[in-house]
Amino acid sequence: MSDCIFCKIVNGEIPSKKVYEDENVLAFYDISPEAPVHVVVIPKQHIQSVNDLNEENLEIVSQIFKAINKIVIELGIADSGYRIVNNCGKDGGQTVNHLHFHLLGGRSLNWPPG
Ligand code: IU
Repeated sequence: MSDCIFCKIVNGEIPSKKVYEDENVLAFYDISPEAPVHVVVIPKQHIQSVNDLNEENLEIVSQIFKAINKIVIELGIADSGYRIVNNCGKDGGQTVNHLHFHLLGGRSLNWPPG
C-alpha cells in the first residue's frame, strides 16, 4: 500500500533499525520504545490488522512467531521473559494500519496494561 508507513519501511523508503529480516517478515526497533527492548515485527505483505487474517494469509502468523523465537534468543531475552502485543483497531490502540506485533522485554513488565 503506497501510503502505509510500514510498507515504506519494508521497501526502504523510510529507514529503520532492522533486527531481523527474511523473505516474508521484517522486525525493527520501535521509534518510541516502551521498554529496553521494543521491536515491531511485521509481515512484508500489507495486511491491515488481525481482522484481515484469513485462510490465504494466516501462515504469516506462524512465520512471524518463528521469527520472534529467533529474535528473543538473539537479543538475549528468551530466558528472562518478554511480552508480545497486538493492538487491533481504534479501541485496541492500533495507530498503524499494517498488522504488527510488539515484542517488549528487557525489564519486568506490568500487568494489566491500561
Ligand atoms: P500501534 O500498535 O499501531 O500503536 O503501534 C505502532 C508502533 O509503531 C508504535 O509503537 C510506534 O512507535 C511505532 N512506529 C515506528 O516504530 N516507526 C514509525 O515510523 C511509526 C511508528 I509512524
